[in-house]
Amino acid sequence: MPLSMGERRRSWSCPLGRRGERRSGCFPRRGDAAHDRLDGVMRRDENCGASRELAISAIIPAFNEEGRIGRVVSEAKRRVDEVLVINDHSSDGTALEAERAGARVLSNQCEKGYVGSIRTGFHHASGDILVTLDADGEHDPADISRLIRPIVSGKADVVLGRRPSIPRPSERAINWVARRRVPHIHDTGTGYRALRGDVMSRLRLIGRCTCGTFVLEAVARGARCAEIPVRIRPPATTKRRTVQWGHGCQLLHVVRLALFGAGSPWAPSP
Ligand SMILES: Nc1nc2c(ncn2[C@@H]2O[C@H](COP(=O)(O)OP(=O)(O)OP(=O)(O)O)[C@@H](O)[C@H]2O)c(=O)[nH]1
Ligand SMILES: [Mg+2]
Repeated sequence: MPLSMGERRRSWSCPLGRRGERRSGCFPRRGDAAHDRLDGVMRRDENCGASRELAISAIIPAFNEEGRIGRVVSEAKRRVDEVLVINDHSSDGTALEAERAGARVLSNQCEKGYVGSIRTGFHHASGDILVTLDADGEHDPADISRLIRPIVSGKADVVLGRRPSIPRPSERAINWVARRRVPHIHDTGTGYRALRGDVMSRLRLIGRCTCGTFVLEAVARGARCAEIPVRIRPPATTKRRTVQWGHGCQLLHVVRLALFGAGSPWAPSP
């Protein structure tokens, strides 16, 4: 009987007892999809020097993504241990489509917006590594194992998926300011990221959205941030690009975080 998420989680300190059980027959052969997942998630446990499997959770905030979310969920499911869709009062069939594709769907009782939904996802996810990606199909789940590799190899705590280009002028302005503080990160507004579960618990997710503030807060709280290039796919069905009016206010949050860091009394609050 494969170990449940909770059991894997509880084995964080010393999995030796369980590894034997797990090894028999549950490690896929090289070449099949699950192998890609496995390839990046074995890690030497400092406590007992044994390699053990890390659990990965995908968190997908969704608002009216019927016709797009099913494909994202089924592709993600092949690469992670748990897929959480945070549905925010979608008026279409987003929740049902995600459930049918195998996701655990959490429907917010009240509208929480993107940041609030990410927070809900962080709260309910049980993975050692958390991956956030969008529901509209722009982020390719095939990039997940590359995204988590720097974390598994202990080189980073947070990895951002760098898009080939930043679509909105407002996002580019925010990015320019944020990069004064984190010049090694080229795309501070991407929604495709991986982070260690224990880093997530230290983040308050300051700001109206996560553009700029996510990485600035993570760095301010001591996380080592890295980035890898990712592909951006056209959404499966056409989608109207919205003006992010909140970016004006977001810019203020980014300026204050860039100037004062997350700990100072001048720092913006969530
Ligand atoms: N739960 C929740 N998800 C949201 C909300 N607004 C957007 N999303 C989801 O957040 C992700 C990013 O939103 P998008 O509208 O794609 O934002 P974007 O990628 O910057 O914009 P586009 O370039 O137009 O795709 C998608 O998966 C949306 O479904 C919201 O209010 N609540
Ligand atoms: Mg999008």
